[in-house]
Amino acid sequence: MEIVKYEGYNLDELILQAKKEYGKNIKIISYEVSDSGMLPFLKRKKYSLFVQVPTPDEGFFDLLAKEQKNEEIDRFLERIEKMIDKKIEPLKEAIMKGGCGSGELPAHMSAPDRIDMEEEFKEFTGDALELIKLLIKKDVDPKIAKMLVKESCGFDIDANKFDLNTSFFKEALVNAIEKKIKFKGPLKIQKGSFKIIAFVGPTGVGKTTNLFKIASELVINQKLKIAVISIDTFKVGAIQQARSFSNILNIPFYAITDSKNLKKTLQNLDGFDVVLIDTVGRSHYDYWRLGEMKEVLGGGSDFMEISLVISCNYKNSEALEIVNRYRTFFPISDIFFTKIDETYKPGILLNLPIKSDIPVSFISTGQKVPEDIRVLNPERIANYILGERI
Ligand SMILES: Nc1nc2c(ncn2[C@@H]2O[C@H](COP(=O)(O)OP(=O)(O)O)[C@@H](O)[C@H]2O)c(=O)[nH]1
Ligand SMILES: [Mg+2]
Repeated sequence: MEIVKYEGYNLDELILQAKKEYGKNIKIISYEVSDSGMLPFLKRKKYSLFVQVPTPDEGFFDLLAKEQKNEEIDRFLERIEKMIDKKIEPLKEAIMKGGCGSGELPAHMSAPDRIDMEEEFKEFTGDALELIKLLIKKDVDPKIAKMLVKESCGFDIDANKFDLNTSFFKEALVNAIEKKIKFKGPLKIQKGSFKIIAFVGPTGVGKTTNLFKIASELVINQKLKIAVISIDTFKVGAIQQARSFSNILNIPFYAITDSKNLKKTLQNLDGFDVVLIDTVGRSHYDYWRLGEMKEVLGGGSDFMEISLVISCNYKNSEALEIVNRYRTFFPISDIFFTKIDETYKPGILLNLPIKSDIPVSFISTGQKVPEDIRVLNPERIANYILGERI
C-alpha cells in the first residue's frame, strides 16, 4: 500500500478525485486544514488529504477483487457468529439460573465447563450477582468476574451473602480494576531522554498504524525529536507504508534487518528523544522467526521498552497463548490493545491483564491516524465493559 497526498480547496472533491484515480477501496487516513492567502479577505481553507492506495505492482485489480472477497467472507463469518450467539444465549441464561431446563448441562460440555453457576456464586446476592452476570455476558472469565465483584462488596447480614457496597456498577468496577490491573498511564517523555519503544505482536494487529499514532502525539503535541526504525522487511508493502507515514510526519525513517545494524543506527540517533521500533508481525507459533527477531532487538539497549500489541478480536485463550509465547522471548513492558471497535464482548480487557499480570498502556479505537487512540485507565476499561463507548 502507498500513501498519496491530495491538496485543494474542497475536501469532497479531493475524495472524489482519489476514488476516481484509485477506485472505491482507498482508505482515507487523515486530512489537514490550513488557511491560504496572504491577505485576510483572500483567505480560504486549504485541505491536505492523505489516502492509502494500492501500489500498482501489487496488481490493483487483483487487490480490489481480493478485498471484495474478504469483505464477503467477513460478512459471512459475522452472520455465522451471530447465529451461534443466538443459539447459545438461552443456554447461558439457563446456566446462570443454575441448570439447563432439566437441571442438567448438555452432554457435549466438557467437565471443566460444567461450572454450576448457582453453586459457584452462591455467596453473592442482589446487584453483586447482577454485575457478575453482566461481566460474564461480556466474556469476562467467570472466576475473574467473581474476584473483581468481591473487591467491591460488603457482607449483607440479613441475606447472609455478599452484595455491592455501592449502587453503581461503574463505581464498583472501577474500584476493583484499580486494585487488580496495572496501568502504564500517559506517555510523558522528557526531552533528551533517548527512550526506545519497540512494538511486537502478530501480523495485522495494528503495530505499524498505532506506532504512528504514538509518533504523531510525540511529534505534534509533545514537540519531541522522534525517529522510526522498521525491522518489518518481510510483509509486502510494510516498509513503504511506514516510510510514507514517516514522510507525512517529517521524521527520519530507517529500515534494517540485522542486530549489528540496529546498534549502529541507534548510536547514530543519540540526540533524539524517542526512537520507535516497528517490527515484523510473527506468528507466535513461529519460534524460529521469533528467535531471529529477538536477536535483532537484542542489539538494541537495556533501556528498550517492549510493547506487545494485541487485538481485542482475539479469543481469550488465544490472546493468553500469544502473551505467554512472546514473554518467553521478550521482557514485555505493557499490553497495547487494538480494534476495540471490532468487538462487542470486550472481556479480554480484564482477563488478559489480570491473568498475565502485565500493565496495560493504550487502546486503539479505529483505523484513523492519529486520532483513534486512547490511554487506558480504570474508568475507560469499565466504560468499555459496561457498554459505554468513549
Ligand atoms: N478497525 C480497526 N482497524 C485497525 C485498528 N488498528 C489498526 N487497524 C487496521 O488493521 C490493519 C493492519 O494494521 P497494521 O498496522 O498494518 O498491522 P501490523 O501488521 O501489526 O503492522 C490496517 O488496515 C489498520 O488500519 C483498530 O483499532 N481498529
Ligand atoms: Mg506492520
